[in-house]
Amino acid sequence: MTPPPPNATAESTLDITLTKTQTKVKAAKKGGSCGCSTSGQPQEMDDKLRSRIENHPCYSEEAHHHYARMHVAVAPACNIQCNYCNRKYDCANESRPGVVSELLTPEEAAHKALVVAGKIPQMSVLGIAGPGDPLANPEKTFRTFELVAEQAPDIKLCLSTNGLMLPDYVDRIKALNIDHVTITINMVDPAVGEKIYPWVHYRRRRYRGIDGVKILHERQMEGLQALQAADVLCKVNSVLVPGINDEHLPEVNAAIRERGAFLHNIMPLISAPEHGTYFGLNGQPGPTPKELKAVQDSCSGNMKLMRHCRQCRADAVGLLGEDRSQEFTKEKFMEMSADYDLQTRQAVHVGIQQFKNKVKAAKELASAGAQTVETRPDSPKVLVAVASKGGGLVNQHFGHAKEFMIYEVDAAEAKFIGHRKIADYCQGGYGEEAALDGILQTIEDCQAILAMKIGPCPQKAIKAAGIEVVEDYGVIEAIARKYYDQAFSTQSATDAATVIA
Ligand code: CLF
Ligand code: SF4
Repeated sequence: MTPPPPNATAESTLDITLTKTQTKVKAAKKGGSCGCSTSGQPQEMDDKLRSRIENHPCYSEEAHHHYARMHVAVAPACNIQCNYCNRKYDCANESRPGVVSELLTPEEAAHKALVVAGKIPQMSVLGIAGPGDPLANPEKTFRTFELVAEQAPDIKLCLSTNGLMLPDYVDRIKALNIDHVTITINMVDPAVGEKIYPWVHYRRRRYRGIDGVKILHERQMEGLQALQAADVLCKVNSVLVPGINDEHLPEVNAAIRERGAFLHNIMPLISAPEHGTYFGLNGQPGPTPKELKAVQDSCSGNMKLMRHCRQCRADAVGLLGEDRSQEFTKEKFMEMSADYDLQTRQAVHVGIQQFKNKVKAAKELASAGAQTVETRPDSPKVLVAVASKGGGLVNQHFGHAKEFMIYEVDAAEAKFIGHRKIADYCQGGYGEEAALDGILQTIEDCQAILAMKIGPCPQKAIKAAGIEVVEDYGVIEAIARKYYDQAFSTQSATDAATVIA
């Protein structure tokens, strides 16, 4: 029997009712829908490239609804200092500051990977992203990858680095079939970098100030080009530090695009005094969601942009945004058997692919329906907040949401633009007024909330705040489009795709 896909309860009951718009889909189909990132798709993606990213939750926005990743924390040392990092915690290049992961040996890490691969078969990627820099710990990092590749050949291997030692290891990366590498590049101008990196430790010497930054910059560019030459997919992370590199990031974007980066992930600086970082202690603020979006927008259109990053822990396990690391602490996973089974995993992945096809069909119907609706000439772009627990569906009660997915909707499309964390409204079964105020502030620029259910009390407050309430269940883009067409069409409701449970 084919095991169910993730979120089996919701997804296995999903049915897609095809309406009369179905016939219009064929005409409206444009082809080349790659399922990758949400913005900036200047080039068509070929099938080979698509197959390299389609089950990687970071490299494909669509995949992050369905596939999980796990990190193993095997790399404690680091060779540079970033002003947003306190080395008591995980590497802040890919992690939320203030998080400490349990350090593992390569053997423990491989065992953990096999345990998780058995328990969470939709886990498709093993990443090493800390707690220090993986390439400042090359033996531990590569030994872990070797052990996993030998025993679990279907798991994609992924590596995240500050790039300082990358040129030395591209051959080894290629030989081990590590197909996805992230470099954190915050600047291409050392004068900007000087405000971010106080020192760099390179070939047994510590370089302070601009001398160190120049080395880091040169090595990052060299590493990026070497990855391109070796045909390894490279994502670049950039930490947006307002007042320091916000205006500079379009330049970074152009430089990495020129050198073959596949995806650009502009992440917000998270800085608080309690994290004990230089920026945190000196009052350097992070960007607001609006500031982050403005910089992301200024870079989109040039290359694919990642907007669904969740700044994971170095021992993260689960879907992005879902933290199952506590189910797999060292104490627990060392007692568990490694019940990795390739056939079971493959069957689960076939189920996920079938479900993704259904979602894709529903999106195409919605998009075709949109083309039949005449919207007012002044139809604006609006933001909507979506309560979702995965699968690409509106499938969560408002009261259970810990975050909203934000979509930008206009007459042409519904486009994912980011996540916003919120306080849990239902605490112990009771709605919290204070939490509701915070939630409304977080989404004050949104036109509507799309959720499976919203209780009468919060509904009243939401509507009083000028935000519309849409209760529905189904594919996010289809519901967002339906809402938009109803709100802004010159006629009444569209007959676009209907998705029912
Ligand atoms: Fe991990 Fe990074 Fe690989 Fe993804 S995370 S090593 S590319 S498998 Fe992903 Fe997490 Fe963002 Fe990183 S959401 S922090 S981008
Ligand atoms: Fe910290 Fe990572 Fe920067 Fe090293 S590379 S200083 S671990 S944020």
